[in-house]
Amino acid sequence: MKLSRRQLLQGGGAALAGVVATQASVAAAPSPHPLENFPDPLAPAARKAGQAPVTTLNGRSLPARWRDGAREFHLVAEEIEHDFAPGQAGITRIKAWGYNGTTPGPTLEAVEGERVRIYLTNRLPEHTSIHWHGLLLPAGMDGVSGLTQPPIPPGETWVYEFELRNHGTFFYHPHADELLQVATGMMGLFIVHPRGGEDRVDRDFAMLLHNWSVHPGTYRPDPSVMTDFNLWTFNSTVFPAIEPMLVKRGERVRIRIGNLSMHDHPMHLHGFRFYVTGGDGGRWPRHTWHPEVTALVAVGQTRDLEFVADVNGDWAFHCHKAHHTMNAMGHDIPNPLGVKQQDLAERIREVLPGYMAMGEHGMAEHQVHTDMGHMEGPENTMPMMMGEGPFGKLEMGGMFTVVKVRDDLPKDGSDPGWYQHPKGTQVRRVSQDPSFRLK
Ligand SMILES: [Cu+2]
Repeated sequence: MKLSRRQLLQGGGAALAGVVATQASVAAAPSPHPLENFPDPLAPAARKAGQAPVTTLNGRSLPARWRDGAREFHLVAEEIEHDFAPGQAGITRIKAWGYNGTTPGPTLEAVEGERVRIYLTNRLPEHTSIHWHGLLLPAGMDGVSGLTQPPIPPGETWVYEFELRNHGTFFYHPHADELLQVATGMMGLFIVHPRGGEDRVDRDFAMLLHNWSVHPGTYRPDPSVMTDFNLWTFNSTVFPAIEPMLVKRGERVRIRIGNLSMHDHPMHLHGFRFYVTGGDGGRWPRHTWHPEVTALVAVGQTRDLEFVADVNGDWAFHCHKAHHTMNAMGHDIPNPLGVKQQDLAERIREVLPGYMAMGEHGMAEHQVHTDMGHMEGPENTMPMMMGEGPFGKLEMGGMFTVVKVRDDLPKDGSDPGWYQHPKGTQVRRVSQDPSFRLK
């Protein structure tokens, strides 16, 4: 079936109505934007290149069409409703800006050597543009508003078109009112597969790191915050709503990470040594690879981590800055560690409505209290620590998820549940006497 340009745009109108409709129904996986509903006559780029398809955690790749010698995409920049933790209690919902109904926007996948044509329809209340970070292209396609093109006014559709000269993990974002537009969620991954299927992996996961400042009781990210953000996300989602990465034992895995936040993130994987095999400059020469368990992904960088998942288990994958594996924290509260608190928090809340106490004996109390409903936070904020594991509360949030490695995975791609540890392979209690072996 062939759609005319006009039909496509009319589809875009229905699309927007669709987005509004889905906002009413709570928290499923991102529903496809109607612009993505047209039949895709193209083999997905990954298959064409002999590669595994990219799994964008909590996201999806944008279907493309082949027309007039180019792989054609259509992005719609628009205001959306966004939930940082779909399906979780204590959600934080905001008005974000994104593409095709989500933040981040859909992942674009293409093959090195192809020509791409990308329509951008601006349904924002202000002008915008798109910069293609890391792609080698003509200057006039680079998307820097005021420098390489005029800004794209609200209501207009412009088209970018260029050949893909390099492969690797790249991303796209506005280069017009960039501070505000990125702070409110405008970004997406752009993955260019190499020709000929070299360096194939079995699982190819992808995520964009981001930070947000959503003041409790408000519904729009604050773009003026420079360092003290309160939400840390993989693909605009916090733990425990971030999808786990499901892997069969023995498979070769790639995790592609792009950082569009304002902080560097040391990304740490438990259980395996990985090699950093590439960045936004493309694939690295093999002699530069070396084993790591933590890779710093600096602001504005991408990094590809690759490893063979040869040991079963539930393996944590997270940013190693401890504040980044927490959800909204009050950073301006006094430290009450070791202070008898009793009814102190309630009494302080009488004069300071947003007040949330840290624990008297440590912060782990926090998840217990919020789960019991004893520590109701202010409007539109979420508990600092969330997540229930097979052995209790995970006391995590933000940039945290799990790589689940199993001999077998459910055929339908569903979560296999928690790992069952073989007998004799797990830590165990030996005493309940605090003076054990110390007398
Ligand atoms: Cu971090």
